[in-house]
Amino acid sequence: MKVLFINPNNYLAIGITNGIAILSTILKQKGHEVGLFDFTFIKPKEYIAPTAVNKRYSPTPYTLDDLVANDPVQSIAEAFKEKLREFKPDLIAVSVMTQHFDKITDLFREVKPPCKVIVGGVHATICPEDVFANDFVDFVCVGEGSGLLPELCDCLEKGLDYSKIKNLGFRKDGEIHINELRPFANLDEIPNLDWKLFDERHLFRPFMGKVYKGSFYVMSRGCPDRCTYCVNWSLREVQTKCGQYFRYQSPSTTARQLSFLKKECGTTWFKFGDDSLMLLSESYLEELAEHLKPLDIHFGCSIRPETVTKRKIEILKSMGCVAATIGIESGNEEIRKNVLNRRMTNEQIENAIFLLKEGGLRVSTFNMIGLPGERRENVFETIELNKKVKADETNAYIIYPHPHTEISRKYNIKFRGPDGRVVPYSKASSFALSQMPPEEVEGLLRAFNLYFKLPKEMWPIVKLVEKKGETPEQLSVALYDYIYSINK
Ligand code: B12
Ligand code: SF4
Repeated sequence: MKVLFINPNNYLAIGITNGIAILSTILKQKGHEVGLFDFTFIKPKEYIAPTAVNKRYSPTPYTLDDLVANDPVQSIAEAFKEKLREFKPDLIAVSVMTQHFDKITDLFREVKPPCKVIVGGVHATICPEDVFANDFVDFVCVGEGSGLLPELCDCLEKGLDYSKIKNLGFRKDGEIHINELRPFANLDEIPNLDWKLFDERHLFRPFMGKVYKGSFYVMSRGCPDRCTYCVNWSLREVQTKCGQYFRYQSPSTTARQLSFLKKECGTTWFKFGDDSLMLLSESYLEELAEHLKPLDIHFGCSIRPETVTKRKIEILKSMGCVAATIGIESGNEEIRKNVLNRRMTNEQIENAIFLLKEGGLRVSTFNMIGLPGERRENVFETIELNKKVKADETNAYIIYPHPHTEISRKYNIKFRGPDGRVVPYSKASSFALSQMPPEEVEGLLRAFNLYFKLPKEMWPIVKLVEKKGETPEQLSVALYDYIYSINK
């Protein structure tokens, strides 16, 4: 079978989609031919390369924009037609997150798929009915695809009955059937990842002024926690009968996979996508360190504040950890606990970041604004907490209630707007969950990092950046220039 994967990503939103990378190896091992149609490097005509270097980060010898400077402008539909002519797939296999699914419906409206289509990934798992609402979809994969996809290819190739394949959703006599799910795959039996299927520019990895090669790696699946805004909530619900929801690989498997990627693709900088490496026991981390030390790699990872200990930091550092991200989400303990179901105290966050920084790691934080019930002063509590802990970098987002999360259920939120399209992240303020008007939330998002970086005496100037328009934007650039000049 010739299987064409589609990665309907945003332009230049780099990072290997490991779901596809795993499935590609599995199919190749079974003798199938695999291709990839990836939106990430299809330059849209409306793309304007940023004129000023993003002053938030240390400048690097070259940027991602340099790497795409000579790419031709293309329409996705034309590029897809070209791919179909050249590859002639027998099956199209789409991997989607919720935000990206409309890109597929738009494309397939313009270019009719010439063969059967299967859709998998997070969105297909939590919203199969939304995916099946489109005639072009023949099959849906609910949950893991590593067992399903080779079985489906086998059946399609030999004309056999596919109606009993576990995890498969399909149409029969106008009705949709979703089969029962199989147990979770053994993470130690997952084959090496096919990163070579992807454009090498996905591996562009700037860090502290240098450019490395690397991307995301996930050694665990699931999460033991239940934050109200997180999709893990719904993923767990769908897969309750599949086994232990939070599961992880043995250290030797992680080392084997990373060693393979280093040899195969020259990657030396990895970002662990797992929610918290420090959830794992000291003895597990020690074993992992023994396996990773010989690889001589650098990596960044996400860390839960409650799990940080001095000893764990030492172990992580010994195996190459240089950066950590911590989810603060809200500086207000009540909101964090009662709205988000994150039970750590501000003191735990402060201690954790202090220890991480003392241990020599670069710490960036994740923060959300526009939270249910949130007021302007609460956003400033979040900014103040970031200041207090002296985070090296902050990332702030407006909360987006993904389908079937606890928050979206509680507030009865529809992820498709009145026009029938998925509400984009850029319109997240329109869910209007906080006590502030949406424009104020958007303004605070624009100014969040400047409030964090600049002293309070300058906040009246920063407030001007909250307004929309060309002048506030120019002011924002000037303020970043100023920050850069004093930190040089
Ligand atoms: C690593 C990661 C990233 C990485 C890499 C993303 C990527 N494209 O893989 C980065 C940091 C880039 C990233 C970014 C984002 N992410 Co992210 N990410 C993850 C994370 C932690 C792990 C994903 C992963 O690699 N899992 C391991 C692989 C092997 O599993 P998998 O992808 O599920 O694939 C399996 C099955 O789904 C299935 N499958 C997948 N595709 C297909 C296709 C077919 C045809 C078939 C048959 C089966 C199949 O088979 C695979 C093997 O079993 C997940 C958390 C999670 N629980 O999934 C969030 C998650 C997927 N991310 C999420 C979000 C929201 C984002 C962002 C939009 C965040 C933001 N605001 O910017 C961005 C968007 C990125 C973009 N490209 O535009 C949400 C998605 C929610 C949703 N409803 O869509 C998740 C679920 C996080 C969460 N808990 O809320 N992310
Ligand atoms: S937000 Fe992080 S800690 Fe909370 S449930 Fe999701 S993955 Fe787990």
